[in-house]
Amino acid sequence: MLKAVLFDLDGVITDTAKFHFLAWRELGKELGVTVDEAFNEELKGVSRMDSLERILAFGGLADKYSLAEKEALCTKKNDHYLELIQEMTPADILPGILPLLEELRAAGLKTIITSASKNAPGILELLQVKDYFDGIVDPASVAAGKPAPDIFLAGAALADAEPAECIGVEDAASGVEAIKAANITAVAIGDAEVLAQADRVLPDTSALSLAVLRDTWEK
Ligand code: B16
Ligand code: MG
Repeated sequence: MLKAVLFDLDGVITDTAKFHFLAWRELGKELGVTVDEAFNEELKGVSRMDSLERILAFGGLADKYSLAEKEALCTKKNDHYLELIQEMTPADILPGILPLLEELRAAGLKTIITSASKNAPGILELLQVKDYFDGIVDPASVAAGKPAPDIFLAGAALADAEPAECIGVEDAASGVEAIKAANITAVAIGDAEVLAQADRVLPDTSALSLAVLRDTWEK
């Protein structure tokens, strides 16, 4: 039986992906590294420090900074990101998400946030959707970030469900890889080529419904 839906946040519940992109692009400029939209795809779903490491490696700067300096760069990026997201309101919830959350609640399915973002609780508050979720996995509590399966396995455990009783919803290739590595059914939102590993790819969140999730899970 399908018991739980494990939701990525950025790019699924709301489009914070564009704010992450703007903040990394700005930091990249200061470091002399060009972060364009194509490269940004590789940062989606990836933790803050791992994203910085990828940017530095891309710019040939992998060994240039100490850990303390890298932490300061991450803080700088996050401060800018927090400034950008402050204006978010419930109007920024992506299409189809609220009706889906209502459907899931009515059907008695568990809903868990499995986001790599340490800002997830604050963003759910801004969007006023926190009460729709039964739990939020703390990304700092898992050993390895996406594409490792840890956060989705922790999400299933938090829902008191087996991986086979869950479905995961993601917008990032690293996230889909993590869901599949956890032996969980994956529904992806976005480009079918980038997200080819998913069990089903939908062009955007408005196509999400309990019926689509069940249909994908049953196949
Ligand atoms: P933070 P998700 C991920 O969230 C973002 O996709 C990724 O771009 C970001 O670097 C990561 O969260 C960490 O976010 O800096 O807010 O802790 O897609 O897993 O919901
Ligand atoms: Mg995402």
